[in-house]
Amino acid sequence: MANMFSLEGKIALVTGASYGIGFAIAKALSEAGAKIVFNDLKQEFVDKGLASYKEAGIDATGFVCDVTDENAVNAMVKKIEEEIGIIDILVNNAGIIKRIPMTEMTADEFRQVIDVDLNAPFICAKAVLPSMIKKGHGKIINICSMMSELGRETVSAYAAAKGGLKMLTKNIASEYGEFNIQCNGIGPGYIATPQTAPLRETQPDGSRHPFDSFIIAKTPAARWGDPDDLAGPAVFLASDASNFVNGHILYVDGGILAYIGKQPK
Ligand code: NAP
Ligand code: GCO
Repeated sequence: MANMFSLEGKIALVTGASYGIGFAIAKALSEAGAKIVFNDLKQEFVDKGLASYKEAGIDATGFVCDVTDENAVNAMVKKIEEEIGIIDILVNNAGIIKRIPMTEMTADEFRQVIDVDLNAPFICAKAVLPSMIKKGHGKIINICSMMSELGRETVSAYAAAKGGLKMLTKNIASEYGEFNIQCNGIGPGYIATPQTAPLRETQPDGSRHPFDSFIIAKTPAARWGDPDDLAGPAVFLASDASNFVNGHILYVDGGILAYIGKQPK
């Protein structure tokens, strides 16, 4: 049974994985045996990421690459294939959010979120699929969100992107399942990372951020998720243990989607 979860001999590309959820997922894949390759927008962050991987005992390879730039992504994948090997596992993790009411959001701001959170996973998946097809297997894991299912104020672009990413996941699964390629999503709940730091800031009077209290009340686990809560689900979807799981979005949310929310006392 343990072998089903082994990633020995596999090469995993995790996008935007200098820190946060991407780093936690890459660390988990490495601990299961995978060789880790990651990218980030700036050399500074790639270097910081390499130092963090080294501190965790992981010999990762980092690239500066903007995932919205198709030429840059294709060049990065080509270099990985030439210097390291065919990518067996792609984790489309890189993402941004802009929390702006629609009436105040510019079309350009909307497009920027769609570009990183939806267009880029398409670009990255398109770049790795041909070699996966030739090799006769592959795993693509798209990092979706609660907002693949639910909306909330100020995140229209993000929800539209993550909803689209859910359907892109199902479509890749549909189109490439016959080549023994599985494409699934992970839908994290509310995870404590830099992306959600503004929602958890302690208030000037020392009280919890209202959104922090809101999420605690909406989560049966009554806590924010930790990036490491995604480790097991990521290894499962990256390994042979999930070879007949395809087009599925695995929500790792502490139960938010199942729960109406804590009733007032
Ligand atoms: P984060 O802390 O903001 O990290 C995002 C990473 O993506 C950063 O390393 C960032 O690089 C990189 N990135 C952004 N745009 C990029 C681009 N164009 N090209 C390459 N890299 C880029 O976010 P996170 O909380 O770890 O979230 C990671 C993923 O999980 C995202 O897709 C997010 O939507 C999703 N997610 C997060 C949560 C949560 O509660 N945190 C829940 C559900 C889903 P820079 O540092 O250079 O900007
Ligand atoms: C927000 C949060 C969420 C999380 C995540 C939840 O502003 O609502 O940032 O969007 O990032 O996507 O699953």
